[in-house]
Amino acid sequence: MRFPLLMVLLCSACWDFTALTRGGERPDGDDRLDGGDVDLLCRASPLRENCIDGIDNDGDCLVDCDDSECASGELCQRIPGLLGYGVFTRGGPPELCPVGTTLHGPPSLYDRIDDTQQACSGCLCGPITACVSELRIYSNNACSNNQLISPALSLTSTASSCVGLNDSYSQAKSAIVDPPRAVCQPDGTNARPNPAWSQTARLCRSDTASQHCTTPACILRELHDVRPCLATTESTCPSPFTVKQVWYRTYTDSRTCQCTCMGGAPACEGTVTLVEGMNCMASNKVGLTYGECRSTPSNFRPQWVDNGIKPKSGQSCTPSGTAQGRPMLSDPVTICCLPP
Ligand SMILES: [Ca+2]
Ligand SMILES: [Ca+2]
Repeated sequence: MRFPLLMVLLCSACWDFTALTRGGERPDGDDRLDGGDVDLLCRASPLRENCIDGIDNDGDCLVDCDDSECASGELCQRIPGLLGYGVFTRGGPPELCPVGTTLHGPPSLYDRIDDTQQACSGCLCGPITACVSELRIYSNNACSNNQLISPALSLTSTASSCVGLNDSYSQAKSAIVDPPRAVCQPDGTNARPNPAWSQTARLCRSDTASQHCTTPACILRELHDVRPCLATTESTCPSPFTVKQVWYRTYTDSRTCQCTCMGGAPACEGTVTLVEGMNCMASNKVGLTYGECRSTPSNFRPQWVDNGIKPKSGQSCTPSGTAQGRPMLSDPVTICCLPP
């Protein structure tokens, strides 16, 4: 009869009652007690089980979601589509988490594309091939558009420098010629710009928190000292992570990029003159100033345009380009946060 009593005394000494009743983990990772242990050590209690504190509150040796009080509740249900959890951290480089935390969940979350940045890169211009302008002749002396003798005349440095005018232009009272602009062939490849994101974000989990949570209770327990959020592929948020927002993991980009080349007046030179007479060599002339309305003398009947516009040597065009269309956000992720 002495042997069983000795065993009970020895056993009492080896159990860590504090650890059991406070839900301390066993070395094998199973924080539940065996059925026999429960019979011996655990008791019914008027206390309720707190499902997220990691300890056995009611003394039945079952901790949190292992306790039948919690097991069927929302906090203990597996979160569908769970991608990660942590503190939702906005701004900065896409995957950068603060010291002491680790990226957990999708890297590179984006909220929207900054559509103010559509400038194409990589556009180039070939050499100047021509200079062009437009000459408009009017039947009043103030270059009033409703008195324009149509059509307006396109001038280009590649055409014959002396252009005949038909009789309709003999009514001319004034004329204006636009500052010439250089024409270059656009060139360049891969000119489409990368989309600019207006904001990046990520979930950063404390290095000391478990990375294996699958339930709200586990996330609340592991991130009890911060405002926890989670990422899911589902469109709905699990309770109590009810503050919802949608971010995106990537985009599709079918924009096209049209490069253009502009050459201002400095890239061109030469004069434009209206001439009355047998040909452009005639002496009855009215020289025009770029961009200024010039009235012609009375009785002046222009019959020719002496077009002296030509490219200036050593000049080049300025490339530019704007992407057409918009990249489309895709691969949405629902971010669910605990209310603040
Ligand atoms: Ca508990
Ligand atoms: Ca319990």
